[in-house]
Amino acid sequence: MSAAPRVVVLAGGVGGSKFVLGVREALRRRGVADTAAALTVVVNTGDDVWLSGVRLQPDVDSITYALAGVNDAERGWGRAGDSERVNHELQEWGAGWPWFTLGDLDLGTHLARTGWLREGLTPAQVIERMSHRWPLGARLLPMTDAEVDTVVVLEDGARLHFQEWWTRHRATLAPARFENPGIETADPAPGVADAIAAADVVLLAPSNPVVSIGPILAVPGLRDLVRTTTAQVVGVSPIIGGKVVRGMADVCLTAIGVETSASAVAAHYGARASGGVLDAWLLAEEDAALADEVAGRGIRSLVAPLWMTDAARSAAIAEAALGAAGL
Ligand code: FO1
Repeated sequence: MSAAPRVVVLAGGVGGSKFVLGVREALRRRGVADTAAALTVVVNTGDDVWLSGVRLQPDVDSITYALAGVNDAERGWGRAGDSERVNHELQEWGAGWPWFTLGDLDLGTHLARTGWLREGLTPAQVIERMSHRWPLGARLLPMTDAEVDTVVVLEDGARLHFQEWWTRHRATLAPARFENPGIETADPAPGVADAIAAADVVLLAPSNPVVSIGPILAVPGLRDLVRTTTAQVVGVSPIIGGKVVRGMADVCLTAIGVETSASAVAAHYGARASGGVLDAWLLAEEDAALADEVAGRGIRSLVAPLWMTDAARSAAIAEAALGAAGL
């Protein structure tokens, strides 16, 4: 068997989790025994929030829970079979956000994390410590150790934490822009630069290009790491048949002036040859007609079934992405 490919995935929440599961499965099918040594996931932390005194890292937790097989797959966030007793108490106290549910098991995660942060561990060290509970088969790194929670700025100038805009208002308030205060002075978390530099392939998961992949690439230095790695950089379209698969990414794309199309998102990431990050782009079969347009932008385009409806399909997508990198 040839050496395991070193894979780095840039990922956000739900789309990221499903894709990362697929990559782990594809590596297993290739006979890679130690997938944790082969697969590094650089996770968006722009969704993070302080709530009722605890630190939430929704994308880190979604990916951790999914890799551990303890996630609530139907709801898309939190733990399977969770209860809400503490959340009920918090509501009675008028604490937290009435529109935001903290499950009891999930709260255990936030309490553990917050305790370790208070003891002086960095977010990356906390994630490393948390990775020992379950055999995840992947190494998770936050994009940065800095707190750079995404703020949504509305057209009237009002500013909302991303989670309030997303879960309370379901992205119905038109955003003027997204900001990550403090990101200008943030650094990639320890391990991120080395992983990208040593990678055989860097994959952009089919996550929200604006509020998931966007903050990752906005960490100073990170975009350049992706641009200059010797690895092939392959993105997977989060748009299928001109529509977002799940969530409200179309609202986010509109806010930054990008059309909700697989070709426009590829153009938004850009070809490495012209200052962007992509070598290749996986398009859904439904968008096959856009292949020439993407290729015309200097990005190799490949067409594949992109619905991640089960682990086997996610693995096939991951395999296609590895294949696109010549691996
Ligand atoms: N999403 C919701 O729509 N409603 C919730 O009450 C909610 C609670 C929640 C608690 C912990 C957590 O890690 C995630 C949670 N999410 C909830 C999901 C989250 O707000 C977003 O879907 C992601 O941040 C977007 O990737």
